[in-house]
Amino acid sequence: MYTGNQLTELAEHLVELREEALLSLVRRRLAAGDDPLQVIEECEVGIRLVGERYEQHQYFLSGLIMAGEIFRQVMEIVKPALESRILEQASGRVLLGTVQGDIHDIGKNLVSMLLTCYGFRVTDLGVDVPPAEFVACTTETHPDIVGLSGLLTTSYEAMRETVSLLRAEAERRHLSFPIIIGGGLINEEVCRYVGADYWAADAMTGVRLCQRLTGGR
Ligand code: B1M
Repeated sequence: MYTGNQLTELAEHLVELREEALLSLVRRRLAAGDDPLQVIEECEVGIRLVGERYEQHQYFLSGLIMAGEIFRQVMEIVKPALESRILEQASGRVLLGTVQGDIHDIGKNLVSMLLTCYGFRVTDLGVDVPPAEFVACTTETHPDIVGLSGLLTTSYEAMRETVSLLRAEAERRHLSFPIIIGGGLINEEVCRYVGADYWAADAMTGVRLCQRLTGGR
């Protein structure tokens, strides 16, 4: 449940699925020099409320689809502003993907975009990624960190299986990479259940965590 007192205009446009009004406000806010991260955060509040409306049967699946499409456009608009503000030197390699059975990718893409801005080399496997594909990719890319994204409660089993296969592979090949999980409903309990090392509630927490784990390289 959203517990904030008052919705910002951006969040309200998104929750009401007012595409044109939202996109033009995003452009105006950025042109006025507003922090792109703040703009994204406000939109995140809006899209989570769309999820609540869907859960309460006020929106159909089409509402979720439309909100996803609007958020994708917001990210396209915000990306250049983010890049121009915070492009940093290379710091580490992150292997990222949404686990098998789950096609949600907005949060993952946001994490990928921010990690790239902060200098990480990201290999993004996309969505609905089978555990074996994550494992195979560790051999090719030698990541410093693996990030698994998943938004459905049913994704926890896929996360658990992926973590378990990754651990077995790491042991077999004497590798070491921490595993971070993220996604709207993830918490400490889920983290323990799936056997991951860390969890991140939002993209910036994920970036800071990756910086800490790679020693700010
Ligand atoms: Co879906 N959906 N959806 N959906 N959807 C949720 C997740 C849901 C909570 C909505 C609800 O009912 N309240 C619900 C899940 C309920 C549950 O499992 N308990 C749900 C459902 C049920 C479904 C379907 C089953 C609906 C159906 O078909 N009947 C279906 C499932 C499809 C599938 O995956 N197999 C489905 C489909 C979709 C769309 C495709 C229509 C669309 C996604 C479009 C897309 O991603 N391209 C969609 C959307 C938009 C949502 C909601 C409304 C918004 C998700 C989102 O983009 N959030 C969502 C409601 C919600 O999340 N409360 C919902 C914004 C995004 C920026 O946040 O993804 O949390 P988030 O990412 C954050 C952090 O979590 C963190 O950083 C990100 C940025 O700050 N993070 C990481 C994420 N990954 C990380 C990895 C890291 C670190 C941090 O590694 C280093």
